[in-house]
Amino acid sequence: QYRILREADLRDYLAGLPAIVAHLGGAPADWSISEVGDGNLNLVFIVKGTSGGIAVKQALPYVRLVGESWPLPLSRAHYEHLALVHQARLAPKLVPAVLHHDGPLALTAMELLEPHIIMRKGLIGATRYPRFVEDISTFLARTLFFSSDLSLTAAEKKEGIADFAGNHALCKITEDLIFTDPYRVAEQNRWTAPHLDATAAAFRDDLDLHVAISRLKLKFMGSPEALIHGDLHTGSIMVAASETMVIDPEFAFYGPMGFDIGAVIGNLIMAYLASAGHERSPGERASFEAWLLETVEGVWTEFARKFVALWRSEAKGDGYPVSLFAGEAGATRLEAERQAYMARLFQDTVGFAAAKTIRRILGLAHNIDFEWIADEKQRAICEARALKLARSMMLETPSFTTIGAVTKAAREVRNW
Ligand code: SR1
Repeated sequence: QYRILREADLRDYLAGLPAIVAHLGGAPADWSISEVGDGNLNLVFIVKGTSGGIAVKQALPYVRLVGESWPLPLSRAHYEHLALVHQARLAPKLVPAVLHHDGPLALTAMELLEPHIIMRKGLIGATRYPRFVEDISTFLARTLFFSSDLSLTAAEKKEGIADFAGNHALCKITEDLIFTDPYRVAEQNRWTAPHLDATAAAFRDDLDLHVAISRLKLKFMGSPEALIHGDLHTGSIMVAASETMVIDPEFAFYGPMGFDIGAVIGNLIMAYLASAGHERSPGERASFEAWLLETVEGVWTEFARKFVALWRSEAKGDGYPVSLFAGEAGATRLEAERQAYMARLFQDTVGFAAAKTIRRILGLAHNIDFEWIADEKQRAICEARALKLARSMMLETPSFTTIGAVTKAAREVRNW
């Protein structure tokens, strides 16, 4: 029954859904419908009636960015829907409400987020989001903790892993585009040439880096720690002054927690290092960039605080059985173990943040933080700084023991 919907087809389809008709209001013929998708994979329609609006996302049977030569399973819409429902339960009001899902059409209708915009665009415009640290740290702490072995029984966890095991085509995109292609000759790689030609070649020849990225790849492939969003960059976050909403979890699967946290931190650091290439007054630039680094610090600090607090108060999972940590000595030892766990998670976060940065500069899918810097030489300067920082975060990960060490290194490379 799958068919790619055009605007007219969508109108007819939605007109047959009483709850959607009631939500939108007015006659279907009067609804405004426009396709606004600017992501790499899907169609996205905004539909507005007299009393409300919705966003409708339909998966295409291929990668939109590349075309029909790169087929992609429609089943990703199923996994995205599952993840949205799961996240809505664990992190209420931080993901859009699902109003309708149609498996065969690979289509999901969600509440329309207004006046939200894609966070990446807001950051390019030097807009600050005062709720962001609070909201994203809650989202990360709750979705990761409550899908982990610290919260679930072994059986529940394994059922969860099985529910998402079929989403391997989306994982394969990540495995190739993030963990492999930027470090080898790959047809689809691109970078700001000729300025970064030598750097791209050096990354392709750097065996230390190849070991480091391969260790991260192995962690991504073989560490089902929690149900992760899987693509948590600033293009997957919609923001308004008073609200933060995480969207597009079609890459969701049980993977390493640090991949999601690193995605947020890596993308904020890219926004920071791209800022030098965007039009701003000197005062605005300095204060916005300072806010970005405070935000990087806040994301990790608040995430870690909330995650550990959940572990102290809500640990019902089969990991760390309570019976093994009885008494005062057990409690003290378990608390030390929590800190050790967070230190390991921080190391993963640093490594994944670096991987997410390198892929956006040397791989297929770039981000507008850098792409919208019109002057290519200036763009290459910003990108080269980001690559330098990412390389050191990936190769010297153990030297980054605190989030302050990461922001200090970012500040130093900003003047390089
Ligand atoms: C071919 S898909 C390229 C990228 O778009 C998505 O947003 C993911 O980041 C993926 O790696």
